[in-house]
Amino acid sequence: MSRIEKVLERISAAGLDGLLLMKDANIRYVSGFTGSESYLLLSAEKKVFITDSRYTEQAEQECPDFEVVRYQNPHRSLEETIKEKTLEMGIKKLGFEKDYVTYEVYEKISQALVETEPVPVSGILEGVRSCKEEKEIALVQKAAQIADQAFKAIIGLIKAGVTEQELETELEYELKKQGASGPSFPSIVASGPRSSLPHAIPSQRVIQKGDYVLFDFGARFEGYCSDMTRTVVVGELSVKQQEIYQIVKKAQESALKAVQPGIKGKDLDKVARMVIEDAGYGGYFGHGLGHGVGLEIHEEPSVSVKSEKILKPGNIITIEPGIYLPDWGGVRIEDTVVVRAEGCEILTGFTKELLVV
Ligand SMILES: [Mn+2]
Repeated sequence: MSRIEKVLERISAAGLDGLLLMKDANIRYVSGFTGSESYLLLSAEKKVFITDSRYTEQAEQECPDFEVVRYQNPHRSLEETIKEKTLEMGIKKLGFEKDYVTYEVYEKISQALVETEPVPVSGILEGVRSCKEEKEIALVQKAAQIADQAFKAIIGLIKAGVTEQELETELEYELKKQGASGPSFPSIVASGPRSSLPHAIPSQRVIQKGDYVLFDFGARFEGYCSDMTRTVVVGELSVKQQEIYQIVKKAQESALKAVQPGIKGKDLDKVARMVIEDAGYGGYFGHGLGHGVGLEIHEEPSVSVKSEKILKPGNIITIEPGIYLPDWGGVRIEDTVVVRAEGCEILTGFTKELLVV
């Protein structure tokens, strides 16, 4: 079944006869369009791409299966164009992405529609996107390889005297040099006591001997993201650093072994969480175990304490437990993996042995 057929099946299962998409990743998935700020109108009969002058030519080139319609404020506004097209397509119940559309846009569109009822929906595209095709897996694999190469290239630069920001700059330069269109999200480089901040923004802090340095980053390749975290120690390793690292590593490896179709996100989360709890650090692993990765860095399925999502072959997820001790430091180890019929395939290649650099 093609992507569009899967989406149309879900549209009709939701009792709708049309769907309006606004989220870039969803639009790219269905149409191949690599730009932004555009709109897709889908029904069983017709596929319409709505955009403005900035993207009209690009849309015509990238989306040959769509009727490309250009709107231009104020003469032919976006909402007028949507109204005109929904009437032409005979759409009575039009789904829109309730967790993405702003209230302002919703108001404009719902006021413009005449014979069409806007219906808030969630997860139609995200559900289809969560099971990857082999060609998508290959793109995430490539992104993961680029990230591995970039990290290898900067390992020698991690030493006392350099700042987090300098390492961030070198890392992102290497990502692009190795073929990424860019980082898949703003890279995290957190050293010393700052490594206990799970989402630290790289700072001017100068790295010192005996620091943990945590790197959380990924590459974007042809739209697809990778995500990995490695924590290294600079110069001299303490007993406690070794202990914390090995607990996180054990938690991460236990969870990797437990990945298989049929397991719920929350049960997989629990596998890693139990290792950390049993070691006495249960209070220091505050975030979920992982998340889906694809055209977006965070997507379905989520792998967290609450997640009822059942893993399926073709899901790409991260496995990233951590322990964060305030004012002391933290460790996270993260791989991007594919759920396969028989378990999991790890896309991240870089070693997880504790490196003292
Ligand atoms: Mn992640």
